[in-house]
Amino acid sequence: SSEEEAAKAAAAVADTGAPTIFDKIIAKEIPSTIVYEDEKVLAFRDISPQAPVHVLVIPKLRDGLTHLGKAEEKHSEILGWLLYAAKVVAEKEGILDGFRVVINSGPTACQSVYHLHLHVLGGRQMKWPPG
Ligand code: IU
Repeated sequence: SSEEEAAKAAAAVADTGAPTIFDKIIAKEIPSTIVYEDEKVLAFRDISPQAPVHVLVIPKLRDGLTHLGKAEEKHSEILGWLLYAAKVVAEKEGILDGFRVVINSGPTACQSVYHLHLHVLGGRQMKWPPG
């Protein structure tokens, strides 16, 4: 369909592998409110929060992971580390009783920044299905 063609075209444009704003956040050239950091990942508050708690967890080294659709077996360790970091963030933020982890992968899923990131959302009643 023409919608599918448009999504494919948008994906080709978006997923160029060019540096993103997250590189500047990692380098601390752009300020962010950091919630958690270790040698492999950085977690900071989303600039446009969609819930009382909205934190992004990202790998410091993108290593080709512009989006989850680019994951290879070699990425399994960092992928697991990111998911565990999401739990640590939820614990620090006091939302372990209920939180959501979202990865938008690709234009059809409304991904806007092409550096893999997990959204950790909570602090309110979540709805299902997501939009
Ligand atoms: P998405 O899954 O690619 O759509 O999520 C990107 C998120 O990055 C989105 O929620 C933005 O509000 C957020 N963000 C940010 O926190 N700081 C920025 O400078 C930019 C985007 I650009």
